[in-house]
Order: sequence, then C-alpha cells, then structure tokens
Amino acid sequence: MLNKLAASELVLNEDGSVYHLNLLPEDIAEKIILVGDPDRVAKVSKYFDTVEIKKNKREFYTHTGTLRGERITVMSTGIGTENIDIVMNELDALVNIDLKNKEFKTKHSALQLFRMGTCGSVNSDVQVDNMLVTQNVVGLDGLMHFYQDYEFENEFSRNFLEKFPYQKIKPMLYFADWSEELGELYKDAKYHGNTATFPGFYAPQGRQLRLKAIDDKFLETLNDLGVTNFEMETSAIYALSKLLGHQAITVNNVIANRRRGEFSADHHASEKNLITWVLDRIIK
Ligand code: R1P
Ligand code: URA
Repeated sequence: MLNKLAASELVLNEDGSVYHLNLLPEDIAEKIILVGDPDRVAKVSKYFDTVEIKKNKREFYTHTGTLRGERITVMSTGIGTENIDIVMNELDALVNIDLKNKEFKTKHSALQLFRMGTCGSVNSDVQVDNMLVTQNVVGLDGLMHFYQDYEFENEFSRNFLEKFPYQKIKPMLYFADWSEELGELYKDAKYHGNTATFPGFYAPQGRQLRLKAIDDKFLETLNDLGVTNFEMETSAIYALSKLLGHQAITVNNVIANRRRGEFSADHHASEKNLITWVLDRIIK
C-alpha cells in the first residue's frame, strides 16, 4: 500500500478538517465520550469547566473543553454501526495520519473512547434506569466483515457461535470485548454484561409492530446465549478500536426491559445520572 493517501480516500474539507466530523487534529482530546443522540452532547458538556470547541456537521456534534484541569471531548455518532465506521476512521485519521501530507504518522497515538448510550435489556432481572457496562459484544450488523484481519474468539463467542440457531444471520456475526484497563474505571457499575449490536431497532431487535420479526422467541433465544442487552453501536466501536489500537468501553443506561415490556418512567433523569457517573470515573 502506498503511504500517501489519494484525495478520494482521505477526504478533507476546504479548511483541512476530516470530511464528515468536520474536525481538525487540535479539536479533540485523548479522552472522547461518544453518545448516539446529538442532543446529549450539550447535556454532557454542561458539566465541563470550559468548552473551547463546538463544531458539527450532519449528526456529528463535537464539544471539547476541560474538566478538573483535563482536556475532554464529547461527540455524537448518530445511530448505527455505519456511522461508527465513519467516526472511528476519521477520529483515527485525526491522530494517526498527517492530514497535510496525507501520510501515516510513524508514532501511533491511542485514544480512550467512552460510549455512553441507551439500550434495552433482554435479561428480565436487569432493571430499567440502571447502568450496564459491556464486557463482550456480538455484532449482528456485519460491518467488520468488510475489514481484513479481524478475528476474535473467547468463551462467549465460541458458545454463541455453536448455539446460535438463525442460519441466515450466522455468517454476519462477529465479536469483540472491552478494554480491560478502562473496565477498571467502571468496576462498580450495577451490571456488567454481554451486548448484542443490531443493524436496526425493530425486527432486528425482535420488535414487531405491523411486521413480523424472524421469530417470536428471539429475545429468549439471545438471552439463553448469554446476551444481556441490545443496542446499535458497541460492536463496531470495540472491534475497530482493537484494529486501530485505541481503547474503548461502553456503558449504557437501560431504558427498556424487553422481557417485562417495561420502559423507563423518566429516562431523562437516569440519563443525567449516567452522565455524572461516567464523568466522575473518567476524570477524577
Ligand atoms: C436507538 O434508539 C438508539 O439508542 C441507542 C442505540 O444504540 C441507538 O443508537 O443508543 P444512543 O442512545 O446512544 O443513541
Ligand atoms: N436502544 C436500542 O437500540 N434498543 C433499545 O431497546 C433501547 C435503546
């Protein structure tokens, strides 16, 4: 592979910023909180002591400032792993590619990525309005099959692959796990679990409004395979972090208990609780 990237491959805006995130290298900190919802960005940055950078393009909103003397960024990814593909590659480009010369830097820089999201639980004992940290993740979205050299195996993945009954989806599965080092920061979370990431919110997560999902036992089957909760980004964040040499961890606020049919009575209150809980742990 040539070291110098063509204009069509590493696309930049007129001011030299990366194409979708609209950011320059100096706009981000080493610690980055990733949220799905663009409205959550200001809800997080209001706890910062200072905010120097506010930039956005499409669903990607970024605020960078300081908290307790340390630089920190919060950024929205929008929904889904296709957006995570963009976020991860462009964040990595900001630190590991010389954007002016379009050449790879010789010294690698690692980012610390903290996803702070929402999810639904498929274990009936996991109660709404609590935090669940993702230890293992299974991706049913298929993104990583487009990348070379991505293979991951552990006890969770071996058991899951052996018993997963949906043959049509099976070739699309991939696995990853958290950064052990960042996991230490969240060791007092109420729940630790195995997350499944899906390419949709409705039938892909077993929801049936007017259309039928793959079968009526989807939630029970996934729970029996050791899955605790469902959401739409973590598989790609964990897997691309491993490939690109970054650290990542997800904590989600459980807003739905799918097995009991319950939804949070006040998810805004538990979102606020999650934000302060995360900030207290990632910057002491
Ligand atoms: C679906 O409502 C969205 O909420 C969850 C899912 O992963 C998906 O992005 O996370 P966020 O609240 O971070 O967006
Ligand atoms: N986000 C999801 O993707 N699923 C849920 O059930 C709740 C939040």
